[in-house]
Amino acid sequence: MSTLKNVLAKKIEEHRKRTTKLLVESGDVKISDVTIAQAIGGMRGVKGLVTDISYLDPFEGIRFRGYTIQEVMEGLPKPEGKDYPYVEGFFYLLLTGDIPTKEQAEEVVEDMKHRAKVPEYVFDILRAMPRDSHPMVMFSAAIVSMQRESEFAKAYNEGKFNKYNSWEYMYEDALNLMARLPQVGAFIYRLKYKGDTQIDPDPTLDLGGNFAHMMGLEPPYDEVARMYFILHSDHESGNVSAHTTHLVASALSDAYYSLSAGINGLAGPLHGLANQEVLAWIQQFMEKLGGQVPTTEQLKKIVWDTLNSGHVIPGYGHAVLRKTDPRYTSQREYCLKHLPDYPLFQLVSKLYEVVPDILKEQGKAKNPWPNVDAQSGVIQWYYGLTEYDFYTVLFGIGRALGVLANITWDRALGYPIERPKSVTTDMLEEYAKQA
Ligand code: AMX
Repeated sequence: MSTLKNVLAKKIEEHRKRTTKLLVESGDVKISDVTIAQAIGGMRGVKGLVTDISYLDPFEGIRFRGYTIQEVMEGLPKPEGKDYPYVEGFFYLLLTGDIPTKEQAEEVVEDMKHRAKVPEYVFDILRAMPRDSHPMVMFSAAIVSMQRESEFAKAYNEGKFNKYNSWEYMYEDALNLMARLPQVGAFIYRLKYKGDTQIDPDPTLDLGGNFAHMMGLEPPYDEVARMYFILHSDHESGNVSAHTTHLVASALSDAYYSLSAGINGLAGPLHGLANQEVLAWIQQFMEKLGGQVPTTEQLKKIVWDTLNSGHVIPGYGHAVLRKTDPRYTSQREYCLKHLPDYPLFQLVSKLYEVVPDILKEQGKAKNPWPNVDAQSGVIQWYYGLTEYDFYTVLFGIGRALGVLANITWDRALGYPIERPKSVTTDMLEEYAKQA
């Protein structure tokens, strides 16, 4: 058994006792009430999910297994001569809660290399799809097409499966999938935008390095890939992609079905698609201005015009966060170090100066500050990845790390099928009368 699986098995055994104790001794303790506004309004603030992979404080932002972004970037082992950590070592952290040693991280790197072969039929399926299919459609279809590889589904069908060992099959699927997603993503990119000129994986490289290589992007894009996948990995379990993956997995659907469903949710303009929308919006108004970088006054007018025409400002606002997203800040720091004079970065920085005050003045958005998506496209564009409808696939590869860790733990702790109760509008009106 690998070190990761061994450590994880021990953690699971310890954790099961905590969950059982809570259920047996304190199962009736209330942690949340639900108002009519919350029932109608997307369950905002209703505490009804459990995850230990990450926690999102409204003011501090995300912590992965208790570690801030900065602590993760500084504390995790890195490939020789690189500034950003191994994605594989970060996956070890998400799964176990422990920062791995360099040897432990590199063991996962090797393990994932052995799992990385994408079945040929996936490429056939992708090539058979219309070339103008959205890359997220291709990505989701590729993932679900690999369902026949599922160890979890196989074990279930063969009756090998029980409440205690089912996590091991989910774990195998999670690692296999995670190892293959970079090549699936890069294949879609080169199929759609580079005339189907594919670049074979390089077995000497780690996940981030190999992704950059298969995309055909030179270093330091490998660093961008590592940073990007880690930053986008997890944001608690109530966001659409994480919650969908968890919900589908709760029916004992395997990781392929579950992740594909989560990816479909990520493809929504209010969720992961926002990073493509930021760039599309910027390009649109730059075109109108004949390529001129707008002045602050012009920018204010553009933001107001966007709002007055009934659109949201992409990359701003958040359902939980109430300050600038530290994932935005982390990417901004990268830009300040590597591309401070890049006009697109300066424009995005100018938006940061203008948008929050306007959103505050408009008074609708509960959070006027930028989220992760406001900054992501700039870095991609700078390194030559200008096909912005591909950006959500990058988000999806990163997001897979978090949701696959989550569903492995879901099985380890035996979480049941998810099934909240509905009420009718008549019933709400009755509750309102009685209040
Ligand atoms: N621009 C304009 N209006 C906004 C806004 C924005 N960026 N963010 C929120 N609002 C509006 C909402 O549309 C809503 O208006 P309504 O009452 O007329 O329906 C009102 O403010 C209250 O919304 P909220 O409670 O502040 O936000 P929410 O929890 O309902 O939605 C989110 C959160 C992210 C969907 C929303 O802020 C938004 O649409 N932002 C722009 C899209 C975006 O950047 N999405 C990426 C989020 C991060 C991610 O998942 N990748």
